[in-house]
Order: sequence, then structure tokens, then C-alpha cells
Amino acid sequence: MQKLVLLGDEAIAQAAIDAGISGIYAYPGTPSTEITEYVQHSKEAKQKGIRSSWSANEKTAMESALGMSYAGKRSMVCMKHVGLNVAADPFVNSAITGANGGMIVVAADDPSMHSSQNEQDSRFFGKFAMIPVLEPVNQQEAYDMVHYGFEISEKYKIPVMLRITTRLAHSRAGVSTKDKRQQNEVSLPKNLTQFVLLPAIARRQYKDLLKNQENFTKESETSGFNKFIDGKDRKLGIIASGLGFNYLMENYPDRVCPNPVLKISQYPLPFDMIKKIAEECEELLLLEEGAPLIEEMLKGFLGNNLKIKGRLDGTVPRDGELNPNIVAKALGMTDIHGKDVPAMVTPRPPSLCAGCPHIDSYLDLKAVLAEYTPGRVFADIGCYTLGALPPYNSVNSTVDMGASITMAKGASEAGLKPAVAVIGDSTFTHSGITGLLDCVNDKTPVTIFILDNATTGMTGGQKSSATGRIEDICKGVGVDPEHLHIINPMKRYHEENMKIIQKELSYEGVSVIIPRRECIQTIGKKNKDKSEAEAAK
Ligand SMILES: Cc1ncc(C[n+]2csc(CCOP(=O)(O)OP(=O)(O)O)c2C)c(N)n1
Ligand code: SF4
Repeated sequence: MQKLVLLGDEAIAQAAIDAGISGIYAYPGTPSTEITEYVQHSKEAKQKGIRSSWSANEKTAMESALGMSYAGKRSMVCMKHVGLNVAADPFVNSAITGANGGMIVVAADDPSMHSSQNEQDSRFFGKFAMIPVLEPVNQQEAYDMVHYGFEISEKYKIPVMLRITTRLAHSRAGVSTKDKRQQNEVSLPKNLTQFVLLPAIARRQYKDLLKNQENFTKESETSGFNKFIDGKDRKLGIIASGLGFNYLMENYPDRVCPNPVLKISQYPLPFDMIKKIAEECEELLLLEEGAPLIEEMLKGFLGNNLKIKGRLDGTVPRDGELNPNIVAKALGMTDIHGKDVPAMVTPRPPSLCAGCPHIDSYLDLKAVLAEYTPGRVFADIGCYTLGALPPYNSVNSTVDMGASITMAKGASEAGLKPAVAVIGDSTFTHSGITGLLDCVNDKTPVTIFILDNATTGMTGGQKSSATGRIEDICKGVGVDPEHLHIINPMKRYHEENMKIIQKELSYEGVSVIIPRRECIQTIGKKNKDKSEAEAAK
């Protein structure tokens, strides 16, 4: 056993290595990125031959992890919450195929939307797929739950979800590790039609999944991750999940709460434990880091017999992450230490780095679009989304990865001409290629900017899937080479670039313009690595 100081994400990664994974599959997304990066940088993982390079998107990652599980080995797939929307098809179906080698799906949620478009709660997805969901309250539990998750995944032949949130993913604590386990040998499922979801097979396996719900609930009642902690003051019982439990305990310096507390960290819900606290207390307070999932279920489950307080009745704010002060107020205390705690960090609006190639791309585009009425730029998700803010004010939509090309297509077909899409290189390979194919098939008049900075800038500079090959992909999809241009987004090429953009905006078909210049952050990082390597010689 070792004692390590790890981020929540790192605790998950180290646990996966120790528990004998053979592969981790992921597409970057805050707050999940560091899990895969840790495995990528781990000497131990390299020695053990654990595969860990980035996938093109979350769906391909999920399917590859399922394939590794089919072959009998342990796999992990990681993504941010919105990535689970992209991977939803294989995710939900994997509950019906089941697993062979242990498989853990890590969904990293971002309540308060620190770096996301929404704050959806992945526990709903786990419930929807009807698989066991684990929700750690601290880094040690995150580590332990990976080991346990693989065990129940292999015991019930089912993928298991590990749901974490931003603060746990990105904060450090001491973690005690467990004995290391060997990787599984390749061994195919006993039933070679297990993964064939033809209706006759799927119907049978769906019944098995339904039957297994009782077993999953029994595990929730007995695993030890769900705990009833008794308290003398039975006027109020508290049900706390995820970080909600920690914030509750932070209000009591000796970590003794006077009220009975039910800590929930494993789903399906342990209904016997819930019954117990509901029967013993006059009112219940729900503290959930995320949406009021348990609260909504309990309102149905317990009927009108008991007052249930939480996010739905306004005792706790309906949106955003919790903190110790919000919990203190919900308990009727003034706040954690008897006085209001000021904000520690003044929020600072994000902006493009000085010298970023996207700045020049927007200046080129903006200058040409000045001739037209505003409101025709459909952008995507990446550093270039910041083009929506002053001084550029150049972006009219940002919805989900890949939506730029397809929204520009729909708007063009509605009569908005010219219609412009702006998408990054990583986002293009994640989910822009199919939209481009739709445009080519329909010969839709759109001008598509693929901003090729040779990296996945927004999430910290991970390798982009098709660096240097974007134009070949476009040609392969069917873009006319006459309307495919690579430009250099620099001040000195401004006039030249404007002419190309002007010409393509008036073309009644699909044009692709690729402004190509490397992200200055990755150039800086490469230079730093190079000089460190030279200094070490
Ligand atoms: C479905 C989904 N997965 C992951 C993310 C996290 N994410 C935001 S932007 C981005 C990619 C940005 O790379 P790129 O398109 O190359 O643009 P850049 O930031 O380099 O300008 C990622 C991975 C997300 N928002 N949604
Ligand atoms: S990280 Fe790179 S792509 Fe992102 S704003 Fe900075 S220079 Fe631009």
C-alpha cells in the first residue's frame, strides 16, 4: 500500500492502473481530461502496455471500451457530461449487451457550468440505462470505487458508471492505494451472441437487465458506500449525496451532525435505508450535488406523508453547485463560521491569448462580412467560441460539438446567404465530418472555416485527430478542390485572405477555407520541452 496525494481525476486513473485495466478510451473534456492524461504520462501504465491515446469522440471511445470488454479485458472510458450525450447510443445499448471484462464509464459533471454549455446530471443517464452508478464523496472513495466498480461489473457482467463533479475531479487529497491486480487474459464471452442486439436477443437480455435491478439494489444496500449515520435530533433527517455530504460535514468541525444522515454514494437507491430515515424523522432535507434526482424520486416514493426539502422547494438553490454555506443556510445556520464568507476569487472573463491564430481568422472574416447584414456566423465549441465576445462579436451560435456546419446548412436552406460555419480542427474530426458530407450531398451553399491550429486548444492542447490531413478528409468527403483553400491567418496576409473569403461567400455551393497556424500555447510548450531536454543532455 502506498499513500499518494492525488487529484480526484488522478485517483481514478491510478486506481484503474492498479485494478488491471488494459485500456482507457476518452475524448478530452473538462473536468475529465486529467484521468486519461495521467495514464498517458504514467511510466507504470507504459510498462504494462495499457493503451491510452485519444479517441476521435466520445462515441468511438465508448464503443472501443466495449470492444475491449467483449474481449475479456478491463476497460475504462472517460468523458465530460455532455460527451455522454454523444456516446448515448452505445452507452444505453451496452446495458443490454452487458459487459464481459469489467467496464467503467466515467462521467464528469460540471454543476455551475464552469466550462460547459449545461449542467446536466449524468446520474439520470445511469438510471435511464439501469446500470449501477457510483458517486464518490472524496478522492479516497473515488479510488476505492474504481476497484469495486470493476468487481461488480464482472460479477453482474454490466458496465458501471462512476459519476464525479468538477470540485472532486480538480482537488487533491491523500489516497491510500490497494494491491495491484494483473490484467485479464483475452477471453471471449461464453455466449457469443451476447453482444448481438437483434430484437429476439435484445428482448431476452433486457429482461435479464430488469431482473438484475434487485441485485444492483441489494449491492447498494450492503456495499458500505451508502451509510446511515444516526443523530439525536429527529425533527430533520438529511439525505446527502456526492459532495453534498462533504459540505454538510464541513459545517460540523467534529464531523458530528446532530441529525440522522443518510449518505448516498451508490445507485440504484437503497430504498430500505431511505425508508428507515423517512420513518424516523419528521422532515427530510436533500443535499445533492447536481439535479434533484433523489428528491424527485422521493416525492413520488414517500407521497405526501413527509415534508421533503431541497432544490425543488427552494430550501437549496435550484441550479448551480453546492458549497458549505449553501448547506449551512439550508440547515438554518447563518453560514459555516457564523459570518458571510467573501468570494475567494473574482471571476475574470475568458479571452483569446495574445497572438492566437483565431484572432486573425476572425479579423479576416469580420472585415468581409461587414458588407452583409449581421447574424450569419454559426460557430462551434473551442477557443474560437470566444470570438462571440468583444472586441470580435463575430459569432451567432454555439450549441454542441459539430453544430456549426449543420446549423449553417439549415439556415442556408432557409434562405440565409451567405451562411458561414466556424469549427476547430479537433471539433471537425469529432463530429463535423458528417455535417460536411450532408452539405456536399445537398450541394448546400455554405462557407465553412476549419480553424486548424494543430491541437485541441480549449482543453489544454491534446493531440488533434487529423493534424495536417484536414484538406485530404474534405476532398475525400467530396469538397471540390477549387473551393478548398488553406490560408495563413496573419496580419500580413489580411488582404489576400479577404479576397479568397469574398469569392467563396458568393459561391453557390460548399466552400471550405482552412486558416492554418499553430496554437501559440502549444508552440511555447514544445519550445520549453525542447530546451529542457537540451539542458538535461
Ligand atoms: C461533447 C463534448 N466533448 C468535449 C467537450 C470539451 N471541448 C470543448 S471544445 C473542445 C475541442 C476544442 O478543440 P478545437 O476544435 O480544435 O478548437 P481549439 O480549442 O483548438 O480552438 C473540447 C474537447 C465538449 N464541450 N463537448
Ligand atoms: S490556447 Fe491556443 S487556440 Fe486557445 S486561445 Fe490560446 S493560442 Fe488560441
